[in-house]
Amino acid sequence: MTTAVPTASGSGNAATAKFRTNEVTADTSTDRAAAIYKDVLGKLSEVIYEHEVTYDEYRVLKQWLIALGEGGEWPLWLDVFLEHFIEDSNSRIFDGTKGSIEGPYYVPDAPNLGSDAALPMRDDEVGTAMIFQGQVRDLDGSPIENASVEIWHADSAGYYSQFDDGLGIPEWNLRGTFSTDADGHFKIHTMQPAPYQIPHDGPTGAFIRSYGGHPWRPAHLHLKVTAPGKRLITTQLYFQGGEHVDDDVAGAVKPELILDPQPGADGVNVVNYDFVLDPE
Ligand code: MBD
Ligand code: FE
Repeated sequence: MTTAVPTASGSGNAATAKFRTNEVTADTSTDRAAAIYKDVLGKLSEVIYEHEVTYDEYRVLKQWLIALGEGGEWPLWLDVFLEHFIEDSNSRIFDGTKGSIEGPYYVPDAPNLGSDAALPMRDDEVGTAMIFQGQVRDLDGSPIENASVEIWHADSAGYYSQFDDGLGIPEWNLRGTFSTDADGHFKIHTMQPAPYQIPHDGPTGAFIRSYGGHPWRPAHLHLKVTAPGKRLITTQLYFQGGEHVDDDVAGAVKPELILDPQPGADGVNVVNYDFVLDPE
């Protein structure tokens, strides 16, 4: 195993490059754009007057924004500091399992592993083995066969495969797509993740230090769960009593999204979590 930690520029530039492979659009009307623009600038100007933001501070901001872009850290900074508000404001009307932010390190099309399998991992993968299992249901409580459960998470050092600064972590390490069985069940064998520091050796880290903050997120699993005719949910699951569950730098913990694994046979932790999908 490596003792290196992810660098902001390595993982940031990889996240920026991945993001740019998709052309994204939104059907925002000119009227809506005008309303949002006016409110954003209006609220920013209030902050400027309220705090009498100085010219030195303005120039530091400009310098920092340039460095943030050059380091490829826009996906990192945006997903840590803004995505939670976007996710939360868009999901308030739904009744199924709560969502949470996607973050910068999702990769589509992870290999399909069936309903009961181990995630790809190295022979010397560090951590406590964990079985994460559950059922996918609709709002009426009917099990959904062939629902798709995509999962991805960091290794014990905080690396996500494909965002590893060229360390050579296998392409799909700790990533996989599961399909529920006839009773809607899935069973994922992996390693319980550890608390995670976002890469903080670049401008995002400087930002955090500037206000006396910390770069930690609680240990988490990332998931996307869906089925034909159902709303895709992107979410994260956390661990009861874990460090930083109450002070996630990304503000993305919700009380409904906390797991409490119990020690099972052979030193393997076991935890159950069921997903409920809204209709599309
Ligand atoms: C992560 O692993 C993550 O989940 C978020 C939201 C931001 C940075 C790294
Ligand atoms: Fe993450």
